[in-house]
Amino acid sequence: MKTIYSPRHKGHSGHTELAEGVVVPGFEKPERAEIIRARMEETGLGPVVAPVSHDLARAKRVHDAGYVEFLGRAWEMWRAEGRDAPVAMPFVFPARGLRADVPPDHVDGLLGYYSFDAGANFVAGTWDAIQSSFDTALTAASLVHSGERSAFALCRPPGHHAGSMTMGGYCYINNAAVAAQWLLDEGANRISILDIDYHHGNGTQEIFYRRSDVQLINIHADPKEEYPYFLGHADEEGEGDGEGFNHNYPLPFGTEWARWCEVLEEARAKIAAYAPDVLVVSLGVDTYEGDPISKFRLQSEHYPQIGERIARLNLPTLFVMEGGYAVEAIGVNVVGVLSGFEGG
Ligand code: 6XA
Ligand code: ZN
Repeated sequence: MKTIYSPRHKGHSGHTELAEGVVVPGFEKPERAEIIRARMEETGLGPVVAPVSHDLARAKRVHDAGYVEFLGRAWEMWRAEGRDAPVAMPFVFPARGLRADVPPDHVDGLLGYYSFDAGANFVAGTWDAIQSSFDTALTAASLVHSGERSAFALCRPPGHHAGSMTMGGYCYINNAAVAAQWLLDEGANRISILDIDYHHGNGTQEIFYRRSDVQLINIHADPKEEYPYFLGHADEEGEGDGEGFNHNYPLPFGTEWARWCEVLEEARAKIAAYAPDVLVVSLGVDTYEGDPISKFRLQSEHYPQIGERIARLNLPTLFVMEGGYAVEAIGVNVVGVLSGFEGG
């Protein structure tokens, strides 16, 4: 299996985030991707190759054009205010009772207008990293499209929280959604997205909620007690044409392998019944027991079993990297899934 990777992700570094009332260094940091790449090379599972550049028009197939353009301008606008602060972050949002139909002109207003939380921040290299992550996803998608059984898009920053016009949760462009749409535009009829990150992929759900050509299955911590809190409940089944094509499996804190795996089996049955042309896996390993921001209890030995079970679906499969913050184990866990898939 080829891994698509670009060193350009490294420019997105040095940013901070708000956690438990304190500004702390971002958990979503460059080491994550570097450790995964090193592990991939070490295990010899397949070559690591550079992405090919793609037209941002492909991102605008699932995102608002003004939103994508703002992502490209945010840092310059921040600097144009004469600020020295090394991190641009939003602090005001068009929540209930406020107008979300008039984009402000000022960068502080725009950052909030295009965000659902304060978790997607900009430093000097962020936009370049976002573009390289987008290119990575589409390069991997084209490998699967041209007949490879699988590919791994080592995306950073991740994407599954990014909605059609909102960033948040470390995500800007929704790499998995962009890849799914690209595959449809290139001739696929149906795509399944299986999101196994610990957090609900609210952005992906919002993007495809009214569509039947993308089936979305999310296995995640219950939003009643975990981020992103405002989407991911079991009764969200899709709307209009999308009715019945969205499946959420919220699970409690402390969920262990036995229960998680039962749910994976339900998800596999749903995917098999839908019979997609391609399976896109939003691959997060923050389900790991040692993850610093998550509360499930999967162990390293379980990740190869996940890959093996996914492989049994016998579908062309595109893995897209999402979350996972236990850097000491992230390489073993991610490559565990991929090698389980290869062996399965
Ligand atoms: C905010 C938590 C952001 C979660 C990011 C993530 N404190 N998403 O891993 O999958
Ligand atoms: Zn996550």
